[in-house]
Amino acid sequence: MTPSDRGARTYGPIGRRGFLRGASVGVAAAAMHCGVSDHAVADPPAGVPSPLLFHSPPMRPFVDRMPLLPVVRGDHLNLVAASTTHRFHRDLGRSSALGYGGMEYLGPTIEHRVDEPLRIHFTNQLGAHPFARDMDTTLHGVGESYRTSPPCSLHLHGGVTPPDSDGHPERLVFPGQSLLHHYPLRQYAAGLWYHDHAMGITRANVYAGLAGMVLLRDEFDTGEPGNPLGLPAGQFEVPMVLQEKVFTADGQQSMRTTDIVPQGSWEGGGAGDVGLVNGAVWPELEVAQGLYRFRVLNGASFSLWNLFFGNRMRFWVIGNDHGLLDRPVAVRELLLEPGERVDLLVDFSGLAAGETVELRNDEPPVFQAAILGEVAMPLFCRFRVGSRRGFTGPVPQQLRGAPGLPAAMPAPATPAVVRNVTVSQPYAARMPPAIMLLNNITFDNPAIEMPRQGTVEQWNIINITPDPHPIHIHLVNFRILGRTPLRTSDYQLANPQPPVEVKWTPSAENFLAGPEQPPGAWESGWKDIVRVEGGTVTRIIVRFPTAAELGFDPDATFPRSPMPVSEKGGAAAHSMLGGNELQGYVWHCHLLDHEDHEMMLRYRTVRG
Ligand SMILES: [Cu+2]
Repeated sequence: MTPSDRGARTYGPIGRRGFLRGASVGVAAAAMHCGVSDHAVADPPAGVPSPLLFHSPPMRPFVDRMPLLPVVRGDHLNLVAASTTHRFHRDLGRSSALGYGGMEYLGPTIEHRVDEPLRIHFTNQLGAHPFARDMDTTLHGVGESYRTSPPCSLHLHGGVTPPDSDGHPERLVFPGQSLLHHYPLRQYAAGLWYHDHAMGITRANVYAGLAGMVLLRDEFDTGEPGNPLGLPAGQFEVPMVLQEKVFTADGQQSMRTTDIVPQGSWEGGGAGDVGLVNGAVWPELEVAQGLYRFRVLNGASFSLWNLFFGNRMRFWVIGNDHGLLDRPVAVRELLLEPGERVDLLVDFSGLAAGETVELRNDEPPVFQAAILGEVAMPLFCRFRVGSRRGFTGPVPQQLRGAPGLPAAMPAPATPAVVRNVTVSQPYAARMPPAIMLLNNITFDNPAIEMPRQGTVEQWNIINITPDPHPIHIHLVNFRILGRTPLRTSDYQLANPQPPVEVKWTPSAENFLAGPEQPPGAWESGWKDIVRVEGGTVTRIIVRFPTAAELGFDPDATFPRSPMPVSEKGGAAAHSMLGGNELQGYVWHCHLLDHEDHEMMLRYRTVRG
């Protein structure tokens, strides 16, 4: 095993940075942002903090312990979303927040066996929203009443879930309402997560705290000591929700990062200037001298991170969004987009007692944020090596494809259908600011994708924006074939983008500036979300399962409102707008600000 590089990031003559110089700068400046803290860590970013950005107050790193998320088990769980307060750092006061399952912030880790049905009775008990004043009522579906009576929609990200339980963004659960979700979990053992998905306010709900981890187990990945895979378990397996924040001077978490965009208007990005793990700013975790399994989620709204350890030690990726790789892949850094998970092995056995090592990020901000003065948010947490011995087993040689292990990963299937989809940001469409689009259409447009059940498809995801977007498809999992640089200007000149709502998915075949870069070995497993780099075509192979395989009808209709319409005006008003029947799933960008502003479409998977 040799350390791989960070995957497909270098695109020869039209590298990402080079392309950015051609981007439309003026309007984009209003759309993105982020912060930099000049006092954050031992090696603060050089220069003066940007006057265009808000900055978190000073906080000492590593003074708080890393919270370990509680685990809940059972076939029938109650999950309540509630308004809370939470102290993110000992130097800060308590902040308004949202939490699941009695927690102040985030939710408990749900652990469950695959193929055993799970029911979650979800209840919305939210009061006035912590970000009431930040909601943008010009966005799709957002009612004035949401400020004081915010709806939720519980989505199990990565779940192979019936449509009426999937957390459709328009299947809204208002305060005082409940919905029973059915999860058959006929799928692979993997690290999933759950989070809110309510139309137009997903970024506000998730940033406020509505997210949690899910660990799906099977007979191999039991989560118990002595498991057949030889993986660390128990206290040596640690779920870690990585996030970013900006805090106000009085310690309130804030969705706002720049004065350039007025409060209450969509900013376009929710990046932060401090890093969090499991709800704590720059915490420290004491580790034993041994091997650890870290279940890492990028639970941020906006930022792509290049994760590495401060001592540049190597670590191993053993699994992607939907389960284990064939064998561990050694890396020294990796890129993680919002919504993506990686299953990691990290070896502290060679470090002396008292040594520390930081988990860091050096991914530069996107261009639109950089011009406001943003720099990379550099730090998440620190590990302090204790004197006790931990898990002493070796890094396994193999995780699949040998006796006593799960079957090897198959090669990506051969597609029967090739589908082009586009990712764009037509600046002129809505001023200000920009709108984010898939296929040049918005959520209500009926020109949706309708793949047939049982069909293997290749999706060519054509990203003409200069920035990466994490594209997520509900219900399914897929494999990455590769990323090919696109001659974006030529493509657009030959295929002028029509007005919004005219579906626009021209082939990129004649505009490729190859060669295609295959996925890094560490991201070659089962995925449900893919990093789609700016100015590239990303090919994925996705099979849409049949109703028989799923055990439910993925094309069933279901009511928009889970309960009889309540007196809460929001639900009544909303359900009258667009009819009462919903159908199918969604696919979208997992930058939550983008998903909230039309970079999300419905799709149906229809009977073959
Ligand atoms: Cu996006």
